[in-house]
Amino acid sequence: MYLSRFLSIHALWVTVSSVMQPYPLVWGHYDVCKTQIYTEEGKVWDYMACQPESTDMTKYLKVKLDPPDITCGDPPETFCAMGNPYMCNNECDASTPELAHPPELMFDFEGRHPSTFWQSATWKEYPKPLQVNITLSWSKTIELTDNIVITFESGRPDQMILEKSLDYGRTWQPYQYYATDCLDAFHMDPKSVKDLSQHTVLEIICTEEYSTGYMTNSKIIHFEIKDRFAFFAGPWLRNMASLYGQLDTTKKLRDFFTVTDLRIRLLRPAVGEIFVDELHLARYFYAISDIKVHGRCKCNLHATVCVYDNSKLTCECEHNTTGPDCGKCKKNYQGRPWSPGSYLPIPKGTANTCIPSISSIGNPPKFNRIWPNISSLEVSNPKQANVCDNELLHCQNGGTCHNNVRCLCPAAYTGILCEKLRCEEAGSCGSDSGQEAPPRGSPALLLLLLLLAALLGTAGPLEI
Ligand SMILES: [Ca+2]
Repeated sequence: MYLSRFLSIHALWVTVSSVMQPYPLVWGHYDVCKTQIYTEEGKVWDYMACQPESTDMTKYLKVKLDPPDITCGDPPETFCAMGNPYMCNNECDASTPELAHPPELMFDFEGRHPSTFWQSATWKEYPKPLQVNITLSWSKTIELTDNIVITFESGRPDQMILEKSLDYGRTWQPYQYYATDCLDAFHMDPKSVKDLSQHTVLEIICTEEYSTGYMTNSKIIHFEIKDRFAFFAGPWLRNMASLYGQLDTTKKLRDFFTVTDLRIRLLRPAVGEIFVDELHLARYFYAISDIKVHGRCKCNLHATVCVYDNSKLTCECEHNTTGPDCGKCKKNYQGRPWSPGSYLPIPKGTANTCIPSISSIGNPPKFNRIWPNISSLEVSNPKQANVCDNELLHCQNGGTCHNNVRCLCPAAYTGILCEKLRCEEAGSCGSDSGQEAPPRGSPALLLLLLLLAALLGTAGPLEI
């Protein structure tokens, strides 16, 4: 089925506004990638950093359970109500829609009571552990913008680990440990996110806040994204400029909120007492009615639209970038190394547009006309390719390299690398000028050197 959905515009404040005060407008929305403006030179594009709207990402995930046959109801079985171990006449039957509890019921739109939920088989094989991995995959890097919230219909597990992957499930890192007793379960001291600070925000903690013994009536487990944002943006997330500034400059922080997959590892079901009641093992199981994951496609601030097509999310890249995350420059736009957009300065950020490749601009004789045009392309990236340096791109005929951006030539010479006699350009070089023309490098060689320098200065992936 061809399904195309557009996740468009708006910024982080839209997502969090439901629980927050009205926000100052100086944040910048990052909802437009470019706009046409009028200058002395006529109509030109003005480029800005931009990102897709934050949205409910559960619409775009694939869920996988391990073991695959862990869902209850095949064969049908009865289970007890969690609050009453003697009321064991509830039935799970995978072949009867009204009695089935398949995984998709963790992500359905409910607004109904009782809740719809996924349920595991019961712990009938005790003392063998009852463990389930629930993997959520997007096949795309996404940036989390709000708390992950998991609602249990069974008791909240005694032991659970939330994990993340940044490489499509090849490797996993823990995000947070959850236990009734952290020391016993994971040899970790219990902590709350509120114990962290700006300096320890990336610490992986074990929390007892969401376990059976703690607020027994609550069904919910959080992974606290907003509390972590608040270390930078303040308790009401009012100072988003500060958060954006940190995200811009600290890759580790940005990566912390970025995932391709999440994995919920259920390690031990809620027991509710110290000992497992072996006579009533049908009391123990996992049941989850809802999982909330809010985020946006990671497009490196080069797109506002992320398309869901053929079960796949893809950024619609602007700024002459390409790739699923706009992570490289388009062919023929590699005039300087690729760079992500920047949130700064607030509110429009910096687009860090990819600019045309040297080889695609034209022939060397046109350089004098063309280089100024390149520099007028609103580029402010310090990683811009060198025009000259002390390694490969030497200024010739006694010229000196100024800040790697131009050669300061002796009076008689001109050209990008002072390779050309000024009189030659003026057409007045003659035998009576008393000046002998020095040997010159061919224009093709110069072009090659410039291209080579651009490549050597490249930090990001390039497509040649
Ligand atoms: Ca549900």
